[in-house]
Amino acid sequence: MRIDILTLFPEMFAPVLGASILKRAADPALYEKAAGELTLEPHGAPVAYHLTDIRAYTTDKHGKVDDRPFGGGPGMVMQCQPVWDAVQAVEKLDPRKARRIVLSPQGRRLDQPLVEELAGQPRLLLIAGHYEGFDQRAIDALEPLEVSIGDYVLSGGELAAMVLTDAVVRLIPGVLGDERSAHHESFSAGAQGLLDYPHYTRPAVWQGRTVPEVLLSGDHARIEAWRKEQARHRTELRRPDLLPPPEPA
Ligand code: 6GU
Repeated sequence: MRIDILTLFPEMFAPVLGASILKRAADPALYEKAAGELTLEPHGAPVAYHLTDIRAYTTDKHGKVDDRPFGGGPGMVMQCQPVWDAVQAVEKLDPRKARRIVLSPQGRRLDQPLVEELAGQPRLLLIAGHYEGFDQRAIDALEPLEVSIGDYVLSGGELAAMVLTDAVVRLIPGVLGDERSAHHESFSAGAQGLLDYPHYTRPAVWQGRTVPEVLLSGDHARIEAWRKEQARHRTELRRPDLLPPPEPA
C-alpha cells in the first residue's frame, strides 16, 4: 500500500513513521525473502509513505495557505488552492487511484470495520487540516471520505492521520510477524467484537501477585475457555455497548 500524507507539518510524522511497526512495514530489508508471497511497493516493502507539505503548493508569494473566515469568527481557514493543487500533483506520482481521506472531527468515526476496509486499498491519500479546517469548497471538490478518530477536539488532523495509519498498516499482510496477533485482539473479527483477555508473563509471582493457575496448567482447551470467559466478563463490565443485544423475551 502507498500512503500519501498531505499536511502543513510533515515534520510531525518522522518520529512516528520511523519507529516500531510503522517503520518495519516500510523497510525493504525485512522482505527480501518474502517477495512473491506478498504485495510489495516498488522499493520492496509492503508499505510506502510519501509526505507532502501543502505549503509547497501555494501560489501566494509569501507562502500563505490560510485566511480569515468569510462571515467573521475566530481562527483561520485553509484556502482551496494549495490543497487542491497538492492533491492533483501527488496523485500524478502513481497511477493507482487513491482513496482520498480528510481527517476532520466532522467525519465518520473510525472503527475497526472501517480500518479493515481501508487496509484493503492499494493507495490512501490522507489530508490533515489545521486551524479551523478547510474551505468547504475544497472538500466539495475533492469528495473525500471524512474521518474522525473520536469525540474530542485535536488541534489538527495530523495526530489523527497517524492513528489511522497505525491501525491500517498493522493489518497489511506481512507487516506483523505473526498474522494471528492482529486477528485475535480487541475489536477484530477474530475476537468477535469483545475486549481482549488479560495477559501474563514471567515471573510467575511478582510482588506477591500470582498468575491465574489455569495459564500454568498446559491444558490448552481450558486456557482457551478461560480466556473466552475473561474477554466476555471484561466486555460486560467495561464496554457493555459492544455486546450483542439480549434476545427479546
Ligand atoms: Cl480527524 N481532527 C481533529 N482536529 N480533531 C479530531 C479528529 C480529527 N478526530 C477527533 N478529533
